Order: sequence, then structure tokens, then C-alpha cells
Amino acid sequence: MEITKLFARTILDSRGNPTVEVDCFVNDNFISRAAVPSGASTGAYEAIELRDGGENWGGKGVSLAVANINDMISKELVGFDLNSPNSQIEIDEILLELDGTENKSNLGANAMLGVSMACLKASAKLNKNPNWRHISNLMGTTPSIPIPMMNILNGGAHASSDVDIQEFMVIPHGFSSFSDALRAGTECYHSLKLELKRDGLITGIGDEGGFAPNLPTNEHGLEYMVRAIEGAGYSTEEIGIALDVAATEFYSKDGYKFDKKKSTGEELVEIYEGWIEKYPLLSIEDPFDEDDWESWNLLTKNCGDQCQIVGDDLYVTQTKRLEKGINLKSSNSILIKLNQVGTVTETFETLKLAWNADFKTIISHRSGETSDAIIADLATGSGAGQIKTGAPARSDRTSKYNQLLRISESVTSYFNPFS
Ligand code: 2PG
Ligand code: MG
Repeated sequence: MEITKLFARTILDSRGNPTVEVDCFVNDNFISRAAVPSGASTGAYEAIELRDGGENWGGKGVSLAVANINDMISKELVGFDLNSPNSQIEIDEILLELDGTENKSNLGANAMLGVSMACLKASAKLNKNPNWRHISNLMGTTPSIPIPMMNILNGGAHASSDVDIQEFMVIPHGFSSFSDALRAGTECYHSLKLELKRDGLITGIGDEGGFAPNLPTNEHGLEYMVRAIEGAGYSTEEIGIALDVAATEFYSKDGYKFDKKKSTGEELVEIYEGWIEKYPLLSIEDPFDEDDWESWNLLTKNCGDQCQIVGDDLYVTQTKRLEKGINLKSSNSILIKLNQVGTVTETFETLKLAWNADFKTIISHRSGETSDAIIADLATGSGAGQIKTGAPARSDRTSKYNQLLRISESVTSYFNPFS
């Protein structure tokens, strides 16, 4: 069962930017395909996504990354036997060696991840397993369906509105199955549209399918979330709220530019504490800049027993950064994105390190997505517990929710970290 060909091409992502897609052929038969997502509010410490620069595609072309797969990587991996039980680890090691850099700037994390994921799917198929089961076999984990975090109100770098906070999400945790949770969250999405319309606000959407109105303050977003939940006929006991503040985006040397004024990290801590008291706020991601460790530590100390404090840009799915956060007690949860680190094996390692430290884990999409639904399989196979993959709208987001509906026909275990 040898890889006989790896073929990469440029395709479009959900924002209309080019991205990498990889086909894997085994014994001359097409066997698997993987597409690479891309972020807008990227962390400074993420593995490097190789872009061409120049005139075409506004500099965002990926022809160099595509060529790296079709030339250099293919030369190394054609002939590789996917039957080996350690094939994923071996393939990812070959990619790391070939790249030879700390930040994957040589081959490009987009090239490496495309190949790593295509090989993961190829081995799953050759083993006659669905992707989620293959992942659980590789990781030694018990599969379970994750609870969804659904981003129904978009701001920050994902919208053209004046809202600083990037994501306002519902967490439908008071339900005993994924499909019921998905239905409830989706009803909140439609209810939010009605609430916004009622107040004469626009209902155009942002990059992740959530509504993107202008609002007088960020706290108004929380008020609309409660109205959406209650308007859909639910209580805030069964549906909570999660935020991705993505604070690095509005941080500069003189502080955080939030609600049109400058605030310190300590002032933001106080704001978040007030919100945790007042709203059903269960999870706050990236409440501070990726290097403002002190503010992270303070919020986790004050609120970590009532609320998930989630590191995304802070950890960029990398064990080195996560180790520091574990030692400093900077958060109690981590967001996991395959393309922040660039290979499947390293993603598994980060997940395991997080669990060993009793961190909660959330598998995440990027704001630039494709129809590739592998994160639904990763979330289930790893048993990570939570998935965030945008609004229940637009195929780039619903492809993941729909894949979870299909998987839940086979996997009955449904993990609810909030019950
Ligand atoms: C985030 C992500 C996904 P982006 O910040 O968590 O929602 O956004 O892909 O733009 O980094
Ligand atoms: Mg984030």
C-alpha cells in the first residue's frame, strides 16, 4: 500500500482567497483529499503559511506551497508504505526534517498540513475506518461527540462593524444529544436575526456566518445573545455564552483599544469579572494579547473556577507555549487548530499535553475555511469535548456540523463538559 502520487492544487477558501488542496494516490488509485484552512486573526507564533506575495491574488497566492508538495515533498513520500502502524508519525517526521525550520517557513505549514491530513485520511481508508475512528486508534482515545460552540454574532477582524469582540457564541449545553444541541443553537441564530431586525440593525453576515451589526458597545452583544436565547424559547440555564475576544487584534503598546477608549489589562479583567457575574458566560477565549501573560494569570486566578479561560493566539497549538501557560497557570483551556502547528502528529501531542494538565480542549475551524470536515472527525476521535466551527450557516461551516450529525449515527457517547 504505497503512496504512488501526491498532487497539490490551488483552490478557493470561503473568503475567496487561494488555499492548498492535496490528493493522495495509493497503488495508482485516488484515495483521499485534504484542504487547508486559513486564519484572519492569526497569532504571531503560528507556523508560517507560505504565500507567494506579488501582484496576483493580492499577494495571497499559494503556488510556492503547491510546488513544494508536487516537487520536494512528493520526492520524499512517493514509495512510502502507508501500512506501517506508525505511518502518521513517520510521515510527519519526514515533513519536519525536510522543512528543517522552527516555524515551518521553508515548506510552509500550509503545504505540510495538506500532506499530513491527506495521508491521515488515506491510512484511515486503507484500514477501512472512518476518519474519527482512525484518529481515536492513533491517539488511544475514546471517541465522543463534542458539544458545539456556535458563533452567531461576528465582530473584530471577521466583520466590518465597530464591535471589538470577534465572536459571540452560544453553547447549547442543556441537551442530551448533539442533534438537539445543534437544533437549539440554530434556533438561537434565527432568533438573533429577528431581534436585530426588530431594532432596525443590519443582518448581513461576517466571515464565519454570524450576523455582523454595528453596536453601541461590546456589552450590547451580550445583551443580544441573551435576547436570542430567550427569544428562541430557551433559558440561559440550558444555553450559555462563549466569547472569543481576540484581544491581540486591538492591543498596542499603550493598551487595549476597547469600546473606543484605552484600557489596561487589569481594567479588562474587571470588565470580564462583571460580565461573568451578570451573564451566562461560560467561556472566554483570548481575553488579552498573546504576550500579556500577567493579565491572563490574573483572570485565571480570579475566574478560572467559574469560566473557561481559553488560549488560542496565546498557545497557537504548540507544546512549548502551552507548557509555559501550564506552569504559569495562565488559563484552564486551549483552542486547537491543526494549521497553527502544521502537522497531525504535533496536534495530537498538544492535545495530550493539555489533558495531562487537566485543561479543557476545543477543536476549532479557521475563519477562512473549505468544505473539508476533518475537524469534526478530529473532535470526535480525540474525544476533545468541544468544537467551535462558526454559525449554523454557509456550507464552509455547516459541512462540519453536518458531518457531526452523520458521525453521531455511529457514536453515541456525547461529551458535555458543562453539565
Ligand atoms: C479564532 C479563529 C477562528 P481566525 O480566532 O479563533 O474562529 O479566527 O481563523 O481568523 O484566527
Ligand atoms: Mg480565537
